[in-house]
Amino acid sequence: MQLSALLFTQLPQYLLNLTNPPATPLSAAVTNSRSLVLPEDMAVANFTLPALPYAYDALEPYISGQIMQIHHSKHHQTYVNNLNAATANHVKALQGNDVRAQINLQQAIKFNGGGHINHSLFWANLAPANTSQAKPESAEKLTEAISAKYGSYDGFKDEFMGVLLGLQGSGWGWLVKDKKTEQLDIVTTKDQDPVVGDLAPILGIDMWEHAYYLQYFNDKASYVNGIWNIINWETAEGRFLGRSGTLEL
Ligand code: MN3
Repeated sequence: MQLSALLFTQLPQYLLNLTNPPATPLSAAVTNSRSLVLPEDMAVANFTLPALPYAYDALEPYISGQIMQIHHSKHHQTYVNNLNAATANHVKALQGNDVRAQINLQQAIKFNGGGHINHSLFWANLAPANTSQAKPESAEKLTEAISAKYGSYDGFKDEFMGVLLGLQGSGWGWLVKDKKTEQLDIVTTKDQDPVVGDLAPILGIDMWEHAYYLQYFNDKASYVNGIWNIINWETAEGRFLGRSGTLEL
C-alpha cells in the first residue's frame, strides 16, 4: 500500500469528502455553549502575600530594610492583587465561553502570576547573614552537585554572577535542576516569566532594578556580590532534593 493510501485510510470520512464538510455554523464553532459547562459558583483561587520569615531590615547591610519593605509590601502585593483580578476575570470568561477575553487575560496572568511565584521563591531564597541557613554547608548535597558541575563553589559563583550581570533589561537569574536528567543549569527568564516545565527552580535572583537601585544605584555588581552572604542554602537544598512543600506556593 502506498503511503498516501495508508494516510487516507486513517482519516475521518468527512475529511475525505471535501465537497461536503461537516455542517458546523461558524458561530457555534466559536462559542459552543454545550462544550464546557462550568458551575456558576466556581471557586476562584485567592492568592495572598506570604509573610517574610525575617524582618525587613534583617538582610542588612546587603539589602536595605527600605528596599525589602517596598519590594515586598508594594511590588509583590501588586502582583498578588493583579493576579487575583486576572484569575477572577478569567473564570468569568471561561463561564461565558468568551475565548477572546480568555486570550486577552493571558499576559496579565503570566506577568502577575510569574511575579507572585518568583518573589515567593525569592524571599525564601534569602536568610540573614548571621544564621546557619546562610552558610553553603547547610546544603551538603547541592554543594556537592555544584562542585561536580562547576568545578568548585567559587567556580559556580563566578559563572552565576556572569549570567546575572549579563542579563539585559528586567529579569531573573536561576540555578535550576532538570527534573528528568537531575542536571544543574543556570538560566535566565525575562520580565516575570517563571521557571516552568521540566526545570525546578533551586535558587532565583531578582535582577529588576527595583531589587537594588535604592541602595546600589547603577552598581549592579555590588548587589550581586553582596547577595551571596544572604542566600538561604537550607531552602536551596530542600528544593534540590525535592522535599515536599519546598517547591509549591
Ligand atoms: Mn522584584
